Amino acid sequence: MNKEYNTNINWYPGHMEKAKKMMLKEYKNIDLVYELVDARIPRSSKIKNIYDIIGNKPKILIMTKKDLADPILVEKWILYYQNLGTKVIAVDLNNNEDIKRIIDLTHEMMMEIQQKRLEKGLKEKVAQVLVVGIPNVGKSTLINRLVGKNVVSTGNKPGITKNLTWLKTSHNILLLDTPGILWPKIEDKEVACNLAAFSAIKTEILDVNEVGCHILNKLNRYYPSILQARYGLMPTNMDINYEEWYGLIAKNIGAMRGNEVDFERVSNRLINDIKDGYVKGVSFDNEF
Ligand SMILES: Nc1nc2c(ncn2[C@@H]2O[C@H](COP(=O)(O)OP(=O)(O)OP(=O)(O)O)[C@@H](O)[C@H]2O)c(=O)[nH]1
Ligand SMILES: [Mg+2]
Repeated sequence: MNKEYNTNINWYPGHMEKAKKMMLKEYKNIDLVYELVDARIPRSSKIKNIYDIIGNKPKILIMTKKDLADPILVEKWILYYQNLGTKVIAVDLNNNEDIKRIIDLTHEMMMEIQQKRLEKGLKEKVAQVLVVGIPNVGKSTLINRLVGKNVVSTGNKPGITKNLTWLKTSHNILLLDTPGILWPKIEDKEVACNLAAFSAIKTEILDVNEVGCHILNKLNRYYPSILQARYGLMPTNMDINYEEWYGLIAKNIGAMRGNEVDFERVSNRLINDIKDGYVKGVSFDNEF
């Protein structure tokens, strides 16, 4: 099994470049930006060079999927971003209270613009909000929740949204749904594996077994009780013997081909366990 990490993953689907260009065309219409990151990887899932797209527009950093993340680390990351002067909110998009918090914060952020308009004798305007983030972070889900019905497609895999669409809500907010975007070269192997572990990039881009080993390594280091409870593996302070661990998991889940371990099947199981919420309460951006 190849346990070496790829570095300098050079890839950039054409549609992401196209999406970026389309967003720039809308720039003049934008009052506010919702920049979405996954609460389980609040650093790795942040679009690099986001300022090329959003310039100096006011912004709310929305950490989604907080229900699946490690609550202690979520709090730490909120403080981290607040200390940088960023407006930040962590949410479970399935929670109505959290949706209300987003609406309230949006109106608070719009106050200055609205005040200036009133002073000029103009009436309040609809807040025009750009929703931007990496693939599968919850952009379209957030829009459906704010609109109050399913107006755009969602799905638990990257690349669902293909076009830019403006959607109306009843909260005096207009939202621009956009396709998930990444950056051309993912140089950091840790970031690439984090993105793949949380299904933000298709695993075909990396070796699926690298991603599987990465998950085991993170669980061993930061969530040993999950490693033990879910996979029956004994956490270790020594170097992990991945082949042995894969063998044990393979036997448990029936991923043996005769005497051979089906490494790929084990890796896919590890990724799907996260995707399906069997492994939760975890965050993989553990260092500040
Ligand atoms: N548990 C949980 N699941 C969420 C949350 N937000 C989004 N999801 C799920 O994450 C998956 C991806 O959501 P989408 O809204 O399609 O993501 P997207 O950012 O629009 O993705 P692309 O269009 O592919 O870029 C869906 O299965 C959602 O149900 C959340 O806060 N908690
Ligand atoms: Mg979408």
